[in-house]
Amino acid sequence: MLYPEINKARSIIDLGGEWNFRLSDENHDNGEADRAFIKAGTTMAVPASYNDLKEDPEYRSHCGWAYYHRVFTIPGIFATERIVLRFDAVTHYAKVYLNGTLIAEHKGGFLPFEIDITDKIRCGEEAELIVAVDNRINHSTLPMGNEEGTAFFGSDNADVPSVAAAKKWRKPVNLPNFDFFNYAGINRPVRIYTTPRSYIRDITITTDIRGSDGIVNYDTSCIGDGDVSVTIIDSEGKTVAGGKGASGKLTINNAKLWWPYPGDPYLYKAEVRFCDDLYILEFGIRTVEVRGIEFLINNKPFYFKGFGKHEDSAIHGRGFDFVLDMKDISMIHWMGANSFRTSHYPYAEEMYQLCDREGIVIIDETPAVGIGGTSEDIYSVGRFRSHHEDVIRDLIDRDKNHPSVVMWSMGNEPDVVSFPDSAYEYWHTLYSYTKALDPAKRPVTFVCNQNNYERDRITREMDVVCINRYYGWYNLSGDLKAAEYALNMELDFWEKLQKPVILTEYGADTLPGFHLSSPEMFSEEFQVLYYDTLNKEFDKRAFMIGEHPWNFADFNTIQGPMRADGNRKGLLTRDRRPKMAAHYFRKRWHDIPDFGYKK
Ligand code: E8X
Repeated sequence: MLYPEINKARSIIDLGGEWNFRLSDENHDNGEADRAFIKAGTTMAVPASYNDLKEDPEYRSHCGWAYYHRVFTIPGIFATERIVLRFDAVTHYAKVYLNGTLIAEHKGGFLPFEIDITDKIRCGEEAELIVAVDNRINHSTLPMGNEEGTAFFGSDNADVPSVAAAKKWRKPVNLPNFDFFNYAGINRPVRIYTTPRSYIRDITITTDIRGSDGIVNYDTSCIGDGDVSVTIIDSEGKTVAGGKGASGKLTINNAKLWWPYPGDPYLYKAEVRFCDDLYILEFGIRTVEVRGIEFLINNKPFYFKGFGKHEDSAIHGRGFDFVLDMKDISMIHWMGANSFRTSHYPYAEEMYQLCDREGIVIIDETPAVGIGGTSEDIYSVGRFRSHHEDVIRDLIDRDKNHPSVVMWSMGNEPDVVSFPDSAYEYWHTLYSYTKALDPAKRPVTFVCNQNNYERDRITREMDVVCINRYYGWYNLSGDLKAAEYALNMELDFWEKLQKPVILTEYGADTLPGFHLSSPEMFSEEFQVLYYDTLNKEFDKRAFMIGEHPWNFADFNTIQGPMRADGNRKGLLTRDRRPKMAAHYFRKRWHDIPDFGYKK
């Protein structure tokens, strides 16, 4: 799906700003829009998560539908155009009503959907838009919610009569089986964009390198009768290649490649023309390949230095925040990092565009987090398979052209050990599905939690083994000598496989300003010692091709006995100030080359 752009053939109307808003009550619990009910509500910012924007605790704990309403008029001059209404992300389920008619439903809170409203609207006349949003999570949604009344943190199942009896006083709440706050609402921009009536529907670009030449394979999908032409322009505005036809192969002589920063993340532009339509797509020429124990970018072995991240900040919640994205990229450069994983859901497209331009490498993750948490086999009781396939398809469709994206992560920390046969069948077939969909055939993985790695048959089959490990924190808590031993014992296991391994999470909750002379958990000294102890061990192993501390910054999550003001494993505070460990990594990473580190 193409990102909306303004050029001489296309325009954009931004529907961000103030909308009318109301949380649903019992009479409005099925998503049916009721104009009078909503109008009697309050104001709300779009885009944003609604949870932290009002002081009534209902907003934070809400479980169910919420309604957004606004009126708008499309200028009469657009009457000859094709008109599309695009939502970049509505979390998690949306029903869209235009002038009282239901025009779309969409499941999944982190990917865009759009509706062609050309025949549903009159330019120059006022139109009314209502968006009903459901934030409920369960065994059919991704991320997954618990259905059994078990909380992610703490236990309500204790054999204590008074606790059991008190359950009837609990109001319905979301029970995330994951560790980030269930921020909801219209989290990303809402836009109307126009194209000519005959238009370019999609463009796919894959690239290759032949000697000093860059190969550009393009494929277009256009609606209407006409001819396609493609012109490739370099960063100085010079035409370097061109062709005609809906698809083709172009050669750029002496091509400049896309390299991660501090290399040159060089971008070309493909100007695609069809009838009166024009779309200008930026792309980079680079290759990605897993060979033996190496991860090659442009045929050179790359070392991943970076983070698991979140889209999370005070007040905005998970609402799109370009200013924050800008700051995060700057802090990534400051620490000498070169990559991150979009844990645990696809991020806003603007972040990928920034990474293309700023040379940051992305492991692109679906929202499949929390698959498990039941005593029964989740792969047979859950109802999420077809939705999982949908989000993988839509993720690849959205992000396939970004040079920054080098690998797909199908999900994070699913239970693959309790029910080995059904888990194997599930992930094995999903791997093939994902691989088949990507025109660039990027490596595919999923990220495994701390488990019995000997019984886990699936993680080892991924193109890159991605493991989250908490030796010294959740296990062997506070005992770094024992943690070092346990880590090495596990790494001996992985070494035999001769596959590349990335430590996609490891970390320790740390309170900024809490200092101890004798490092114990939660102190800044402990966080540094924890990382230094473990880093020294996998520095010795050639197959360890990356380290992603958890997390880039402190982030908000569900309240519970293990979380004081969120998850505090950030190297940065939630407002992006460095803890001691950020300075530690800054020094370490500036000394580690992006390429050829383990040679
Ligand atoms: C944590 C992280 C969590 O925030 C992330 O979303 C997934 C978790 C650790 C798994 N990985 O809790 O900080 C803990 C496994 C316990 C053995």
